[in-house]
Amino acid sequence: MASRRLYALFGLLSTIVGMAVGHFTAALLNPDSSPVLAVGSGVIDRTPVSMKEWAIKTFESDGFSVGPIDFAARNYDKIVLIGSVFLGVAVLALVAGLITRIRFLFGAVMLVVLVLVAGGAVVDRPSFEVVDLLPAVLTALAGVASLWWLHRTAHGLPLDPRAKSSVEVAKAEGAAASAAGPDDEVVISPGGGATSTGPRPSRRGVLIAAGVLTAAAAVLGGAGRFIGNLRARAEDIALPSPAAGEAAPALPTDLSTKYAGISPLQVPNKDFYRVDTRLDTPVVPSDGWTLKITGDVEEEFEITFEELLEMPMVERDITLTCVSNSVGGKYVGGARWLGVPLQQIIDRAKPGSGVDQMVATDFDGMTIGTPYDLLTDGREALLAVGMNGEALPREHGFPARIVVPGLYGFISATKWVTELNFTTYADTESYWTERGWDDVAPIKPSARIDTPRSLTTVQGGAKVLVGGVAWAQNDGGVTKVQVKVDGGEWIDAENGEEVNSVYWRQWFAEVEVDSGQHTVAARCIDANGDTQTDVRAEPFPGGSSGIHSVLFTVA
Ligand SMILES: Nc1nc2c(c(=O)[nH]1)N[C@H]1C(S)=C(S)[C@@H](COP(=O)(O)O)O[C@H]1N2
Ligand SMILES: [Mo]
Repeated sequence: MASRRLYALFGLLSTIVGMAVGHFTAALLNPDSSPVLAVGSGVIDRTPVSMKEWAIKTFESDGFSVGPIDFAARNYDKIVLIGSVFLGVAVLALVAGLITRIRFLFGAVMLVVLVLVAGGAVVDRPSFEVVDLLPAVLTALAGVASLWWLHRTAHGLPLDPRAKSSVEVAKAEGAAASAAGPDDEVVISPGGGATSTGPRPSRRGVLIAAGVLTAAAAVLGGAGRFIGNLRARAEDIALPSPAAGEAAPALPTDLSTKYAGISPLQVPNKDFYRVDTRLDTPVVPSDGWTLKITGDVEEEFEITFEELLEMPMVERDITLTCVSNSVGGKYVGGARWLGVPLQQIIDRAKPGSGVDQMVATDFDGMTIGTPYDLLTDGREALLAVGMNGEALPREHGFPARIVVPGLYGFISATKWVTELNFTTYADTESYWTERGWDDVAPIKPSARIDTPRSLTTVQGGAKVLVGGVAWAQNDGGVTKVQVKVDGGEWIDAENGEEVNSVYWRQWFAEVEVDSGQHTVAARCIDANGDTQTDVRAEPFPGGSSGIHSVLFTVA
């Protein structure tokens, strides 16, 4: 029994060594070529929309603790995904190890097949180059070599197959004639010695081999991480100042400083929601970065990061919103963006009259299509380089990204952008629209209740503070927010001062309620005088709608 377990562990250990070698090489060459990440990304790209929605909803967390460890409020769907990939690989690796007990070759072939699948996922990445296969090749080599080493030592065989094994030698001498078990069994019991004279040296050998391999995997894994972190360090970019008259005005009073629980008027970069298809934090150096303007345009051109920084910049407060945001969800946030008005670039390119879509491509070939008429209807789209006074964080698109007021991020807010192609919907599809999401998706007006939090108990007494944010980027902004407690009337809440029509607006109301359970709902009214719809819609395919309501208890 112990022996079988041992072989399974050989498979696992060899696979871990292989993955560490692959991940380390990828860290040196191109983090994207890591077989593990490639498998994860392949899974993301192939996951049906309904399952993605489910995962986003299910693994969205307000933060939780496991024993002494606190987990921040964020979405854990990708961690769960990577964990599942690891778990699946671990199971297959254990099986491969077990199989080597019958025949080494079969188990080794299984490991190689496993790596081939990962290699396939690497080839499938849009930015694939042949060198990207190197990590996968090394993963296979290191995995099989480790397995071979463990296998040989467990058999008491020398690494050179032409030499005689210690078992054979022992047998030839007749010393092992009475040894227990078949000669391919090495019985290692915890604390006990080996049960036969023949395999005795191989027990030590196995422990040494396993120790060396574990240490190698740990060192390579650690080194890979270290290199990854080094590469991911923020670049020290001196941001230009906005052109004269183009600085954003000072923000009004932030209600969250007075009414705890309401979202801050401007979300700090480190807390800003992040939604993308990536498992890693892309490292796109500004040195060598260019933006290509292509397609049906009078002039195709390319701008470097230096040239971009020299263009006249504007500073704008804009609230980004994700189409995957469910009613009351977290995928929305306000920030101050510094960038070049996209219109300047469009004016220089002079797209042809047939153009109805701008397809932006990121450094890895991921595409996002924006309706050309909405892009140019007067809303101020930016090619942004700064976020809240800093260079764009890598998570949010360094060196440059698109920000378009009023359009959900999946049809507008391309991060790590490297190309803008002026084309038509008839000619070109983009990542999400290939998956059935809408081509045209303006952000729907919505009010969100930040406090009280759902299913919490609040202190009663005087009054209960209800508050949050609301947005109506396509409808002139939010003029009013109303709240309704239990079955009562809609009553007006107090607004924070408006920043601008494409920015969210804070609001609060102090309501009188008895102790016990209550529901509070909120809705907004936009500048056209329209009241937010109560018709429920799921995020797919064009954004959620409906009224956010929260159940809470008053002590
Ligand atoms: N390159 C790239 N850009 C992207 C995405 C992506 O997956 N890849 N996701 C988009 C989506 S769906 C949204 S909502 C916004 C989110 O921007 P943020 O992560 O800075 O909040 O980025 C958009 N830009
Ligand atoms: Mo999104």
